[in-house]
Amino acid sequence: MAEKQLKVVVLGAGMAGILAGIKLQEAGFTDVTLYEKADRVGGTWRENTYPGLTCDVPSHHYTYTFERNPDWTRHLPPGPEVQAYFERVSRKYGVDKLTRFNEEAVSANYQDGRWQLAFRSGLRDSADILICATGVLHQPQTPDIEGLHDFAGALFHSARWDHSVPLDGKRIGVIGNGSTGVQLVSALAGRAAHLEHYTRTPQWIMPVENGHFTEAQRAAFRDPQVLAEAMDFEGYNAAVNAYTEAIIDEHSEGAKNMAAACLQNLEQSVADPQLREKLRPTHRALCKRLIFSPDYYQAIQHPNAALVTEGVERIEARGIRTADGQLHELDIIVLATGFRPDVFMRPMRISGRNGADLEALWADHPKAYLAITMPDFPNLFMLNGPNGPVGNYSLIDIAEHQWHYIEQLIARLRSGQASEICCHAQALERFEHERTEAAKKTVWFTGGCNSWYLDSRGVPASWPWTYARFLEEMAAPRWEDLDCVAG
Ligand code: N01
Repeated sequence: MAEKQLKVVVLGAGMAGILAGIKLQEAGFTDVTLYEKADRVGGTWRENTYPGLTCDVPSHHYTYTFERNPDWTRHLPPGPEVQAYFERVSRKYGVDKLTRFNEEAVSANYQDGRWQLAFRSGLRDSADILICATGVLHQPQTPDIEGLHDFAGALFHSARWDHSVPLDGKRIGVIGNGSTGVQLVSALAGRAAHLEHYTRTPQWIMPVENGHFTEAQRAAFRDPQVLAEAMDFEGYNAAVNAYTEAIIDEHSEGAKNMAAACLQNLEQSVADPQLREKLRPTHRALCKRLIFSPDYYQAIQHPNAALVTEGVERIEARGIRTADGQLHELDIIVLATGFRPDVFMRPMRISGRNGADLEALWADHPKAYLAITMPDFPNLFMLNGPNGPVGNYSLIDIAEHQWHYIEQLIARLRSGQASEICCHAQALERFEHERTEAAKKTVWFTGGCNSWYLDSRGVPASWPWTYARFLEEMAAPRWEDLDCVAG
């Protein structure tokens, strides 16, 4: 049977969209367009430009498997280098040429076997296959703090950094101690005249080395063999597995070891007993995303830094009023308060066949079979969709495996064996039931904390099984779970 000429549209030119662009070209698709709402590729790495931005996946593991990068300067990749990497890869593989920038999709409707797309600019397009690579954490969460607009100084979210505001010698308040807030405090201590870190929930902080690669090392890494040896796949995979095990079984050896390493870090790094107690976590380790930091404890003990745990009562023109009545005068307030994790492609409106509507399907919480497909949304596939592996995984690795699954579906569409593919409603229902039950056994649920992993029902919205199970699921579709309309 001759291959069908199918048109593919990819929404989003971040890490996952670039991957789709590369893989589709490799597979010989000639009609591929990426649409990107911003003016550059890069997704989260384009949006986040805060001082200290670093990825906590080891540098050489934070790349596509087919495009390693010998040039990382640090053991953990600095944000600007990650952005530069994606820009370079996108140019190298011609993905930038397939991308229409400054085009935000507002709706996608499945009509007569095709996706009809509308964009904010008024542009319209259509596609046989729609790939949503719109990212996970991209809508900043603005906290519900009274007086947010009364502040007379500069106030912005960590993902909307205002680079026109000078930092040196200023009085800066950082609200939030997730990965972002911790990295920010480490970067700003010593630069600010006074730095205050406003936290509600002490974090588990794992010490990590973040050394520099020498020029000689970087030159040596050009040899793939040398790089592969340095990457120590065995050690890395063991660490990833231990982390996953610890999430699934909070009594596992790995969980105990990680908690012990974090506590030792606290005991050894923080001299003042009062400060140490304020920094001591009260929930179980790994309930929130573990923080990897080489220098936060040092930063918070800097003579110009202070930890404020009294609670933010409100923001006033001159600064932050804490629950004990004290006014903390500030020049700059940074909201490191995280993201809305349940947005995905939205606010885009998506309607499938038989009257299916994304808002209705996701009324409770976002869901998708294996994080990739949804019933009655044929030929729409997601990369890093709802409830897929997030945790401390490299999302690049996850997206590559998801692509491997998706390309098997696409191959059937292309060969004409099927004209429409999505999961059966019962398959999604069964998957959601099993996932929810398993998620309730994870430390994200039992660990006694609140976190962005929890959906509106309080159920962890992530992959609650092993990494091995994920690989197994992605290796080959269970066709019986998929609704394939004959071509
Ligand atoms: O956000 P978060 P993030 N008043 O949601 C606090 C990835 N990432 O941007 O814990 C006061 O984790 C909130 O307090 P509490 C990574 O996946 C990766 O830091 O709810 N405080 C919390 O401290 C990460 O997990 C890297 O008590 C308020 C913070 O804000 C994810 O992005 C680097 C508040 C939010 O923490 C999100 O991290 C950076 C309020 N009203 C980010 N509302 C890597 O290194 C919220 N908070 C790869």
